[in-house]
Amino acid sequence: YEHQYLDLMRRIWLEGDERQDRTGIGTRSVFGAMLRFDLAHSAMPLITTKRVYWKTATRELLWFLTGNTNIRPLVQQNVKIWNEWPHARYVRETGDKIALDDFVDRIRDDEAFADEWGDLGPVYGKQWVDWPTYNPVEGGLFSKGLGINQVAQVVESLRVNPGSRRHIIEGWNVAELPEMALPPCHKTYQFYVAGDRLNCLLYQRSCDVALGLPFNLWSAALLARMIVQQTDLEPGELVWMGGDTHLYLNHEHLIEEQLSREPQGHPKLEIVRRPTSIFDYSIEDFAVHDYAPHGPIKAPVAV
Ligand code: THF
Repeated sequence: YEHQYLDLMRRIWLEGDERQDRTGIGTRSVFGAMLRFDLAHSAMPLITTKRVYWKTATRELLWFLTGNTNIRPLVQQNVKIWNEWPHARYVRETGDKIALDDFVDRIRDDEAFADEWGDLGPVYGKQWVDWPTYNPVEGGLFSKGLGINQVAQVVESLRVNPGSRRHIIEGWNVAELPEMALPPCHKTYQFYVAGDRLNCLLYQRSCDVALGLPFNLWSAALLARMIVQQTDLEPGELVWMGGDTHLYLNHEHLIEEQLSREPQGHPKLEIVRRPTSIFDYSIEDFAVHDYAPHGPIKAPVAV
């Protein structure tokens, strides 16, 4: 299964359109890509040709499900993957050229500072579990209504109406995009029940294949497995679709090294407990078996 990932990486590197991007680093890119993974028998699309920090990706997914959009809970668990964006905003808006590590220490140690500078705006977590609604008020004004918990609604709709074509979790809230530190990349999840199997399709508008995609595949499969457990279904297929699917030019060393490696083994995910709701999972509930990857390959993230 992992050869699909490596083949995509090779194709982009050899044939992708070389272009300037928002971050100024430059990418090679293809438009429109698809990967399919069978999740039956607890199989997971966990990349083995480099070490993927699946616990970090899991903590990120659990943080999405809390609805929190501040990096502080991640920082407190030593998860660093969202630190660059609040840091960049702080430097831009205050002119204080504080080092990233010092900024992150302050987010961890100073709650008021974290409240002011650690928030990413209404990103994934907010839209997933508290999509805002508005009630019209006299005079053409609006008041805030109750937020919509899309995740709870999908779990419920899968239970009561599995054949529905509307099992969707959407991150792309057009009205709120300007307030987000980054518009959602993995923006749409759709679920589909065939027999007793739950299939998941993820559409991602923009994909950093070297750094982000291993995390995104793991997280989507994990979310599907959690929903499988909560709905008493069996794991089906994960279908991943990418829009602008790219490799950053400064990831060359990672790409060359990873393409020289062979996948090894078939990692499996065991969920060791059955929480009472999709919102009650914790990191200790997950155990990965048969994961003996090649070594990690470090590369900088484009901000
Ligand atoms: N922006 C860019 N340019 N790439 C992305 O992958 C990305 N994301 C999220 C939002 N914006 C993005 C952030 N997710 C890593 C992994 C996921 C990220 C950001 C960074 C990363 O650096 N991974 C390293 C180190 C992991 C660690 O230290 O724990 C790795 O080797 O995997 C994708 O959704």
